[in-house]
Amino acid sequence: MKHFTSILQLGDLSEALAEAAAVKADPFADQQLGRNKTVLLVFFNNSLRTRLSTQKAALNLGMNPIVLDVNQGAWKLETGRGVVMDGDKSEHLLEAIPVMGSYCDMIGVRSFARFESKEDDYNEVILNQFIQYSGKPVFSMEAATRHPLQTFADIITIEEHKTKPRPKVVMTWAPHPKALPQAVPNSFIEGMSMTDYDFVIANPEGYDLAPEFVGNARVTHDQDEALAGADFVYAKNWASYEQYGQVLSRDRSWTVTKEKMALTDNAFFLHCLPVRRNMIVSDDVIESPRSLVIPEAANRVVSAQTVMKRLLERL
Ligand code: AN0
Ligand code: CP
Repeated sequence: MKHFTSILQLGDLSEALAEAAAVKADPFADQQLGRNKTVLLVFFNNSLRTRLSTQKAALNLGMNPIVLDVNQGAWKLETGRGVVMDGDKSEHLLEAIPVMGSYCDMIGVRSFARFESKEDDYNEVILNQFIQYSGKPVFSMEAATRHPLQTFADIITIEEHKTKPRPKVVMTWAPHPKALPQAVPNSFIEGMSMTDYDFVIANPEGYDLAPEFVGNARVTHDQDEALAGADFVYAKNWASYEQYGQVLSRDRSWTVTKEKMALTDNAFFLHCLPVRRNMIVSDDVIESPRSLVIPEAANRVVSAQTVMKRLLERL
């Protein structure tokens, strides 16, 4: 694994989960591995969990993390090639990336879908330029189409809490006032394809995800039917893929409430956070003892540490 941009790159999932469990049991075991190594974390978008958990993971590995918020204090970056730079952007990504690469041993990048062009987003134009021009191993901290560090933490959390060998996991769309990327749900589907869970996606019409991600996964437009007998409910909003980047519905009958959870088999509730209460999920569900959102977020350290450990081992 030279770069980490998709959960599929973990290869054998049970091996990756065993490695993650070892990292969690003894977080400081690899302090020497990262000695004198620097990881640069580049954020084009906001973050709480990824920003903190990845730095904590780096420190656990003995590495030095440095963080750049591109939109706060750096020069405004042009990303299009051939543009006459006579506007407000002072620097081009094509210089910025190799410069950043020269200051570190590996780079994490957060670069959300911009919803300006489906093609650019689904071709991961920003992330791929980091891979092409930085000269360093690159890992995604949520790019345009995937959020693999989140998915890995999600699977670790499900594995820690499942009581059946093959739990029913439902990923349900839920309403949100603004357009959100498809990275988290796309990536979760990829992750589920590595398991033998009974996996179902529930979303309203118009919200079917990209066919290349959905693959053979089961999709229903009936949320109640999906929730019946569920062991884990994974809620997430995303903007329409078909009408790219559009918010077609804010239908709060899709909010995950106590009544919805009553349809499940006493399911656990998961969400990657940040979450808008009483849009995505009701207060009582997120506060209930079946809500795993906090342990799920805590597992982001384990996920990032396991991935950066693998990247360090290949340096
Ligand atoms: C982002 C998203 O939905 O992709 C990040 C989630 C980890 N969420 C928001 O922008 C609110
Ligand atoms: N779940 C997640 O990635 O959260 P942040 O956007 O706060 O990093």
